[in-house]
Amino acid sequence: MKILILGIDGFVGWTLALHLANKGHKVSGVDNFNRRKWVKSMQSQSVTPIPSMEDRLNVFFKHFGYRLNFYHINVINPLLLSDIFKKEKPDCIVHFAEQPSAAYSMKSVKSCLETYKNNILGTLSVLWNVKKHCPKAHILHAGTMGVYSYGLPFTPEGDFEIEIDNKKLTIPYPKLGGSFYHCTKSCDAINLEFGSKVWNLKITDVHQGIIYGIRSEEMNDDNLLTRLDIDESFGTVVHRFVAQAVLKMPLTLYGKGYQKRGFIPLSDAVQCFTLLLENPPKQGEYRVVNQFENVYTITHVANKVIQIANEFGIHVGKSNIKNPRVELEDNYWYNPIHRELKRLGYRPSTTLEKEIRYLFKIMMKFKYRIKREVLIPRISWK
Ligand code: USQ
Repeated sequence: MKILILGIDGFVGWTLALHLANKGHKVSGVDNFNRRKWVKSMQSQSVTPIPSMEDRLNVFFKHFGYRLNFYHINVINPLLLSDIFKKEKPDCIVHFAEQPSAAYSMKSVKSCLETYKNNILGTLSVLWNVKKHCPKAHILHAGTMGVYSYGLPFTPEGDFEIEIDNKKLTIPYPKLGGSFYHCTKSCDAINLEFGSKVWNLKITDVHQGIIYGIRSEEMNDDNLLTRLDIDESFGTVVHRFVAQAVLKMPLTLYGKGYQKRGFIPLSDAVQCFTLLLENPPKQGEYRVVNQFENVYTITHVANKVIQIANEFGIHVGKSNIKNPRVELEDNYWYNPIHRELKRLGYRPSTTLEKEIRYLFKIMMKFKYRIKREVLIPRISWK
């Protein structure tokens, strides 16, 4: 298949590009390097050194035998995107070109507006261009499990059924984002569902849990590594805890630490995205999948990191600090449904322990790139 990845320079975008190329798909990509810029604005950097795109493309050529077509544009510009769609004629468009951080969207009015502009306009620009140039192409969009909020006792996979006056109705689950970032993904979901209905497009909206780890079959050369962020905006909790342990700092649990979230290792997330691309929905269908492997509390994750740190001779503790976010700290009933990916053949390939162990190896190797200051939260959601 011809697969165009929007946001190919990102954590998942790059990993997926390598995996799809390895499976024989023809990959092309778009990016405007916003992620590099945003992380820099947090006074941070990826723990893994990231080559320039030019160097990435050369290494890609060496490994996969063809030159990946790369376009340096912002997807919110519909005219520039139009030229690329006309030229590439993709079978699938993977839309990852969004601002991915809840904390960054809560940082300031500027970062919040930037998140809205980037995410909502970007998705609309993709929708209009698919309608115009390649209405048979499958759009795979990265949404978030956060659109369901984490505070309701029942979390379905997309719509759910209710019965009124003996009539069964299927209605969309209420969208209750946990941050302005999550609200943009809720708007995306509404726009994507509407676009698929009115223009008969096939769309998969992946309600994504927290992706962790940096291991994949294809990243067998340091020059092929994807980025690994640890700052309070772009680093997610597992990566931050391992980085803190490597620097022998207490792990920063926000509040009580009983927040539950759905988690999935990077290699499994890539396996799932590939399954979804290879098994598209029907024309006119808006398909929602919940993409995570397991639900853990933040305390469970911290305890695992501490236990594995011991194996490396590192002794650290944890510290329940004042929660900089506004969130439920003990959603013990959180148990979302995730059937669709298993039905398509997803089989977990690794464990939390294995991935944390590998993260330690990578973070210890590049320890000199971890800045202590970025591991302490400064953004207050209030
Ligand atoms: N947390 C800590 N200590 C830290 C960092 C985070 O206790 O040092 C806690 C947070 O308070 C939160 C949980 O860990 O309760 C997860 O935070 P996170 O920063 O790892 O992830 P989150 O903000 O939820 O966002 C991430 C991705 C986002 C994706 C989302 C899926 O950045 O792109 O959509 O996970 S989900 O969490 O299911 O909404």
